[in-house]
Parts: sequence; C-alpha cells; structure tokens
Amino acid sequence: MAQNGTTANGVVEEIQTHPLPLPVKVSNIRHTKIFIDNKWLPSTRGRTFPTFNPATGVKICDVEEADIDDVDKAVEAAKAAGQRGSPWRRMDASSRGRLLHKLADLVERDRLLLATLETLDTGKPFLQSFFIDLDGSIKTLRYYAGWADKIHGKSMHVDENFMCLTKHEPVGICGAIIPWNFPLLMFMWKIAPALSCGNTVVIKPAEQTPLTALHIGSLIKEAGFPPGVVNIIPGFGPTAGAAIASHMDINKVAFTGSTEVGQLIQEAAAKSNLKRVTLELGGKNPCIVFADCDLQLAVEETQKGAFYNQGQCCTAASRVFVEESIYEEFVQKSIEEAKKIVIGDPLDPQTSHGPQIDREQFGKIMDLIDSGRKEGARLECGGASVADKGLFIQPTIFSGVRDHMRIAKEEIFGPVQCIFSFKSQQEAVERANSLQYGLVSAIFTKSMDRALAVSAALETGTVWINCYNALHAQTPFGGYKMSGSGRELGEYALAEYTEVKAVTIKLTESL
Ligand code: NAD
Ligand code: NW8
Repeated sequence: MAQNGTTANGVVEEIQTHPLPLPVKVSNIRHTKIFIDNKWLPSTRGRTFPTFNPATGVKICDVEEADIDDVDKAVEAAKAAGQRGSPWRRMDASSRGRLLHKLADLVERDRLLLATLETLDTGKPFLQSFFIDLDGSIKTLRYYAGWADKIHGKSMHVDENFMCLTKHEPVGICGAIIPWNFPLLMFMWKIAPALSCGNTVVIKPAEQTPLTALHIGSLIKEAGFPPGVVNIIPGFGPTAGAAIASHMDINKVAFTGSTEVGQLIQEAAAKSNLKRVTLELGGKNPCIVFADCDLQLAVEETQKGAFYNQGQCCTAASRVFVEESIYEEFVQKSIEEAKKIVIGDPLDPQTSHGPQIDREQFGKIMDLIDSGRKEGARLECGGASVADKGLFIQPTIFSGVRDHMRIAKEEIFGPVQCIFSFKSQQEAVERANSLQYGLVSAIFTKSMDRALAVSAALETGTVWINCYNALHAQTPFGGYKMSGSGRELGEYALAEYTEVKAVTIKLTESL
C-alpha cells in the first residue's frame, strides 16, 4: 500500500493518491495476558493494570501485570528455547529468515487492526500509525529477515601458520525494555535483529501501551516460532523492568527511554552479570538553518521534526538555530505552518495532532511551557492545552529562546518548537554541541560543501541534511554522549546481538 515513500511528508502523498485506510471497530481486546512459551498466562501475583485511551481518558481494558516471578518464568522459557540442541538453535539460518518474513506477512494481514490498536493506546493519529509505524515495523522485520543467513565470520591464515575461523554466535537471552511513544516500531527494532542472529527474547512493553506488543505475541505463535523464543511481559519499570536489567541469566539488555532510567539499567547490568547494554535515550536535537537554504523546506521539515507524534520523539527537533538574516521570515512562516495542524480525534483521518500520552507527561510539558514564558522567551503561538480536551496541547512555538533557559536545555517531549538566532557557522556548531545529548541533528543549506563540513563537526549519531526524521531499516541509529550507546537498525545493529568466537587451528603443513 505504502509505495510512494512513507516519511512524514510521504503521508500527505499517500492521502492524496490512495483510498484512505480506515480504523477497524475494536469491541473486545483479544490479548491481555502475559506471553511466555507461546502460552497466555495470568500474573503470578494475581494483579492486573488498566490501559487507557489518552484521547478520551476511557479505560480500554485491564492487562495482566508481570512482576519479578513472571520475568523468571519468561527467562526459564527463553533459556530452554535457546539451549544448544533446541529446535531454535538447530534451525537453518535461512529458516529463521523465513519465520521473520512470515511474521511480517501476518503483520501486513493485521495491519488495520494493529494501526487501530496503536492509535487507541497511544493517541497518535491513525494514518500515522498506519503509514509510519506499521510500514516501519514491516520493513524492519523484512530487512532483518534478509540478514538471517548472511551473518557469518571470516577465515584468516594468521602469523606462525595458524588458521583462525571467526563465528558469529547468538549472545543468548536478550532482554528488551521499550517506551510508549512508538510501541510497535520499538518492539520490532528490538526483536528483529535479535531473532535474525538466533537469540531468544524477553521483552517488556511500556505500561502505558502494552496492546500492540501482545497482539504480536499471537502472530509470533501463529508464524511458527518455537515456544520460548519470544516472551512478552507487560508490567512496570521498577518491578518487571528492573528484574530484566539485573537478571543473572539475561545476556544482553536493549533499552529505549529516558536518560535517568538508562543510567539505572547500565548500573544494574554492571552490578549483576555485566550483561551487554545498548541504550537509546533522549535528545535535545539541534537543527541549523543557514540563510542559503530552501526556506519553505526548512520551515516544514523542522516543524514536522518538532511536532511529529505530538513532540514525543527521542528525535524531536527541539532546538532550531536560524541564521540572523532570515530569522524573522523563518519565524513568521513557522507560525503560518503551525496553523495548518489539525487537532482532533486520532481515529479521524483528517487529524494530524493527537493528545499527549498521560497526565504526568502533560503536566511536565505545561510546566516547561510556563518556564519558557517566565524566563522571557516569546510565545508566538499555542502555549495552552485545548479546552475540554484532556491531554491535548496546542502546537507551541517560542522565538527569542536563549541558551540558558530551561526550554533550551531540557528534553520537553511535547509539541514545543524553540527557535534561536545565530550569526556565524562556528557559533551555531558550538551551541549545537554544548549539551550532554547527542542523538540527531539537521542542517539546512544548499551548499553541500558546507553541509558536509558542519556534519563532521556535529556530535550526534545521525545528521540529516535538508530532511528530518529520515529513518530507514538500513541506516544505523543511535546516540553520541549521553544519548546512548550502541546502534539499532542497519548492519551495525547485528554486532550488538552476536558474540564473536575465534577458533584457532594449529596447522602442521604450511599453506
Ligand atoms: P521511562 O524511561 O521511565 O520508561 C521507558 C521504559 O522503561 C518503560 O518500559 C518503563 O516501564 C521502563 N522503566 C522505567 N523505570 C525502570 C526501571 N527502574 N528499571 C527498568 N525499566 C524501567 O520513560 P517515561 O517515564 O515513560 O518518560 C519519561 C521521559 O523519558 C519522557 O519525558 C522523555 O523525556 C523520555 N522518553 C524518551 C523516549 C525515547 O524514545 N528515547 C521514550 C519515552 C520517554
Ligand atoms: C524504521 C523506521 C522508519 C521510519 C519512518 C518517518 C517519520 C518518523 C519516524 C519514522 C524503518 C523504516 C522506516 C520515526 C520513528 C521513530 C522515531 C522517530 C521518528 N521511522 N519514519 Cl523514535
């Protein structure tokens, strides 16, 4: 369906050239239990927790709450599934690839239902769920399906007439802890490379958004993955999440979420069994807009970067540095652009902006907006919640933002665009690099010479030139500095999911 490219601007093309997909009616939620060993289990402690629709505040359903004992059960299942001699370990690598493709087929079959569930649980506009989250999920699965039988080592004739073979073995049981902003996509970013390399998985969805992960559990079983290869434990961070991070039998943990929790995960990993850790944390991502850019493009891309997913992206474009000579024009055009955003019911295909995820995030964002006003930034538009609408916040633009303000330094994770002015290239680069974050950055200019020079100077894992949120299954993604460690997606992510074994053979005849 989505063939014209599915970047944030791709959505618009799709809307114009294809009949609109429509949400399905969801009368009861089929999968609300803990998924271990391809079976649906109740919580050992007999507890459940509610999940809400953030657009209405209405409870969708209760979900079985996994705790430490359920994590132990999941780890036992994963251990048995991944043992030497098990069906999963004996399976041809090409068959692992086929299973991942089969899972992708089933996700495509259930695409409307999954997009609807994602929208109900997160509040993100349905067409974005359908075209961005589902498309990215399917592409991630297919990309790593293709890798499964292409993951192999080298043979080296080394000094003193030894032959060395390197083998890429699975690391074993991979724990994953994921956030609420892209529940389905983050699930795939974790499981697809892990399974492609032959690992087993224990994954915890965020407590706010467990529903699409649990539906995928049923598809994993239907696809024919052996029991215990993937185990899904809905639950809370300090209990189920912490149990993963400190488990003695989990060999690796992949985390996406806040920097504070990322530090706890790395600490718990170090103190338990030194499990391998990859972290995708926050960002305070700078865009540098030079006077020689395509101004309309820069306005549109930086704004989508700021407001996409209600600003709830680790990649949110939250610091836009604009060259002095085009500053006023840039701000005016940005305000015009913001007026086109349609706030409303996320299930309505016209809607481009939904609610924030929960009351806590809503409060944090409103507090930061207040701080911006008080510290003297200029509120150009928005700045308030939407009357009678619970968790909706208007797209908000501040101009005249100065580097010392809270809104210039703290991750907001809401629909707030901060616009700064700069005089020289060197000054812009220094200010862009001045924080401890280093996830993504963007440059807008028509000079490729300048773009390449500036991209070399920016301390971020991704640099976008004349585009934003241009993520692809083939391209590595991850942070410098306190934005994380390790890479997801692309060939680079495979290294995070394999142990390299060197087998050295003493030769008796010279080659
Ligand atoms: P969080 O880091 O608390 O939650 C992310 C995941 O970690 C969830 O699954 C959660 O249950 C789990 N978790 C929480 N505490 C844990 C612990 N002690 N041990 C193990 N796992 C734990 O994020 P949040 O509270 O949902 O959001 C707070 C802030 O984090 C946001 O305002 C935003 O700045 C940032 N955030 C970043 C991302 C991202 O994509 N990088 C995503 C969500 C939130
Ligand atoms: C994996 C991801 C994508 C993809 C496309 C368009 C807009 C925004 C995002 C996005 C494989 C193929 C495509 C996006 C996704 C996650 C975050 C931020 C932006 N991803 N996309 Cl955290």
